Amino acid sequence: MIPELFAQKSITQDERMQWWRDARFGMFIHWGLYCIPAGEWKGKEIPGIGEWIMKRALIPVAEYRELAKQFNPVKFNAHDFVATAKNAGMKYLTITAKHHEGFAMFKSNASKYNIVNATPYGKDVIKALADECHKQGIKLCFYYSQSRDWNEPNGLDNDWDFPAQRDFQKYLDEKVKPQLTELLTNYGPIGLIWFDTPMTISKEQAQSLKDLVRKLQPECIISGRIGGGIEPDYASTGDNAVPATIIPGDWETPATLNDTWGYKKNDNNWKPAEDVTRLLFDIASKGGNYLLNVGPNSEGLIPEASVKILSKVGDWMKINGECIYGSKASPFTVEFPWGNITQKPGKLYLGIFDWPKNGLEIEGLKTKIKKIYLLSDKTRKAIPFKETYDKTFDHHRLKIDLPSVAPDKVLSVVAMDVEGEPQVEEAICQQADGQVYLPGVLAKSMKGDKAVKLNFSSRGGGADNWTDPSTTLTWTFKVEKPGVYKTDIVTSEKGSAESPTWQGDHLVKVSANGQEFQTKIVADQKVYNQRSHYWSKIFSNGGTLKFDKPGTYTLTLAPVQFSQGKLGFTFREIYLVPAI
Ligand code: FHN
Repeated sequence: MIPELFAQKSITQDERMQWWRDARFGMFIHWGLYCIPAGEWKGKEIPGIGEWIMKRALIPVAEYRELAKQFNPVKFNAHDFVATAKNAGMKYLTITAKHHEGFAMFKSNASKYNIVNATPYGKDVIKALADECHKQGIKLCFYYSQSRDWNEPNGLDNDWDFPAQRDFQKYLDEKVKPQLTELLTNYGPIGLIWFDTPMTISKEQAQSLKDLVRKLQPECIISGRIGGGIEPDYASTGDNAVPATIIPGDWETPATLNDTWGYKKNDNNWKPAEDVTRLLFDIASKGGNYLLNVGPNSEGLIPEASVKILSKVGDWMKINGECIYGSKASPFTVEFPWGNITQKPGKLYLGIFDWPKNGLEIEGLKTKIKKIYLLSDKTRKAIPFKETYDKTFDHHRLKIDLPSVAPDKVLSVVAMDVEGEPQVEEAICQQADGQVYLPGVLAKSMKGDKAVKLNFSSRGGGADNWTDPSTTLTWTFKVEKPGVYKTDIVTSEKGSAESPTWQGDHLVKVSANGQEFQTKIVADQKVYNQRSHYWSKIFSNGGTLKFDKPGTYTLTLAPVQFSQGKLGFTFREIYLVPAI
């Protein structure tokens, strides 16, 4: 196929993004020569993610290249790869065409260090996958490491083989652009190019890559990590990072199924299918896509454990896919302790992780409900509910009489037919169990009399940039049930998935309703956060506060002194819990 054939139409950004927005769920495939050592070099286990073994073990290029001579993934079956993705409910597949090791998994005239020319296998796996993807209706997408290339003297980041001086532009011109051209001309329509680790790429260089992709396939999406300050088509979160709140615009979480991307024989730390299913729903509820990784081995097989997890997620998707595909973020800005919400025109879907024993109450939903039913119920039997409005409190409450047993232990979906676009109250209201939930993202953040912005989209959903102790947070909220409340101040772990870190000992002041107390942030309780997996929530019990009559109150959280350290105050939320 010649490039010009793809280059004829001009399309709008919404048109370009439509299939991707509808898809919500894709498969990431990290496959390269690193699957041969599989985490071990010369009899020694090398810590860290598998595809980084060349750098972590400082393997000389000459030795690493020898791996190509052993690469013979005879059990590879393109049909099975694509069918595994399809069966899981995934709509696109993004495979590492070239990762940082520099080896191309496709036939390339730009570099003979590729699967066809340098291995006994001698076949183009990308071509086989392209044919299958087109046949099975899955969008084919390519990961391409545009800056890091440990095999090339002019690529970035191999400082153990090559001198510091390099001609990166030459590398871009002689390898990256020719290979991108091959990828965008030899395999039919490509859904997206997933650039990664741009490092020091300049604005002009990144722009020239974007221009090339646009020229060859204007419909092809450019992922978040092109670098150089160039606008991508969507944002990529950090690896495995799930924000604590809705993020406007198009975004995606790339995530692992165990603790590595490339195959590692000793990594069996598989995430349960339950967690993966809940993460998929939670990410969709916050407006994002979930790109979930598998790392095939040197025989050409996706590990059985991965296939099993994906097939369980697929079983759930076959029944509940309607609440994921083409869905939009929840009308509420924040997640709920019981689960989360997605929406489509005229519909709301409640994804319930923890099935309540005595029905579910949703606070602050103003929209008129027409019918409620379980998405898994083919008969769509109506579930009784009651919507009430308290005039003095200007508060809407929806009580749903759910059946006593959860239809699905992993994640049950309650569908609601609603009238018009869902509207929610702006004020924070007390939940049915009496708790008041004050997430950082709903607070007003101020430095003196100036509004400032704290970022709550870090890996564990804690504030990413609260290092200035003169920044304060204030919430306005309604209390219906007067009484004494305990405060739990919740922070998050942060840092790499391999070794999450946390910093406490900050001294903070909480004031509300004419009362105030100072408290030190300590780790009273560490709670697994199923929404971010690697980064736990840390609960620090503060003092008590009394709200003596029903009404609207404000609460301010002000740092008194931050402890020394780089992480800052990774604040997430405050819970006011009725003291009994
Ligand atoms: O360095 C890579 C890593 O190997 C892997 O490909 C991930 C996937 O998002 N991206 C980089 C690290 O963020």
